[in-house]
Amino acid sequence: MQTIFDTIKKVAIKIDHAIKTEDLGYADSENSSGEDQLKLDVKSDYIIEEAFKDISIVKSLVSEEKEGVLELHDEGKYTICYDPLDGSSLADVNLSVGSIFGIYEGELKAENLVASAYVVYGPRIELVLATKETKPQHYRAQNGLFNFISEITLNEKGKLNAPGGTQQNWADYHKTFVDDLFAQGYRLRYSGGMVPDLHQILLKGGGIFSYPGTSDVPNGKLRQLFEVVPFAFLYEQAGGQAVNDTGMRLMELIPSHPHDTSPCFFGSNYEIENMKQAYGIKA
Ligand code: AHM
Ligand code: MG
Repeated sequence: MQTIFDTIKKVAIKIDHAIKTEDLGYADSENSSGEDQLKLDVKSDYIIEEAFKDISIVKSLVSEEKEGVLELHDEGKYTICYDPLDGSSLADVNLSVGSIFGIYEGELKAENLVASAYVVYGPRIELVLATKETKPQHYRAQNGLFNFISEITLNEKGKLNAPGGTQQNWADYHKTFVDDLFAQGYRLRYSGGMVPDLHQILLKGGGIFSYPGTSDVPNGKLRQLFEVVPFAFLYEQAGGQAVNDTGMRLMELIPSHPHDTSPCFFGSNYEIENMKQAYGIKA
C-alpha cells in the first residue's frame, strides 16, 4: 500500500505542474459520462496511468475519464478507481481542483474499499489519505515533498453548509433541510469542486456537503467508485457519517456499472442526523 501512496505523491506533483503550465482548453473528446474533456483531464489521466502501470500490486485501473477497466497485472491485489482531475472546469477560473483515488481489493463495491486518498491543487498541494487502520492523515507539499501535518477528526457538529445540485430541481424537503441549517447559523461554503469543498469541511471541524438526487438527475451527479465511496470512507474514518437519501451508509453501495452515481451526504454527526430527520428517515 505504501508504494501506492508514494505513487500518488509523485503524480500529484506532476499534475500540479500540468495545471500550472499547460493549455486549459478542451480536448476533442468526451468522457464515458458524455461530458466534454479538457486537455488537462486527458493529461492527468495519462500521468496516473503511466505511473501505476508498472506497479505489480495493482491489478487494474478504472478512470472516471475512461470507459471500462484497464487490466494491468494478473497477480496484483488492488484496483484503483480514480478521478484524475475532479472539478477541472474550475481550473480556468483559478479555483482549486483535485484528484481522488479509491483503492479496492476484490469486487468493485464499497465494502471492498481498503484505502482512499485525495489531492487538493490549490495555493498549496495537499494530500489526505486513510486506511482501515488510520484516521485521515493530512499532508502538505513543500519543495516536492509531502510533510505530515496532522490526523483529521471531525467535531460532532460544524458550521459549514455545502449544498450541491441545481436548486430549482431540489425536492421541497431538501430545500427545507438546507434552509433550516442556514436558519441555525450555518455558513454557505460551495466552490463547485467536491475535493476543496469536502476538504474545507474536514479541516474546519465539520458541517455538511450534500449532492442530492434532483428532478434532472434523480441519482445525483457524483460517481460512486471514483468520488462518493472514497470520500465516504474518509468521512467515516474521521468520525463523521456518509449516507445516501435513504439513510444507507454509502460504504454499503454496490454499483452495477463503474460509472454509476449516487445521491450523497457527507458530514459530521449532528448535520447528518438533521438530514435524516428532514428526509423522514427513521433511526
Ligand atoms: P467532474 O468530475 O466532471 O469535475 O464533476 C464533479 C464536480 C464535483 O467536484 C462537484 O461537487 C460537482 O461536480 C459540482 O456540480 P454542480 O456544478 O452541479 O454543483
Ligand atoms: Mg469528478
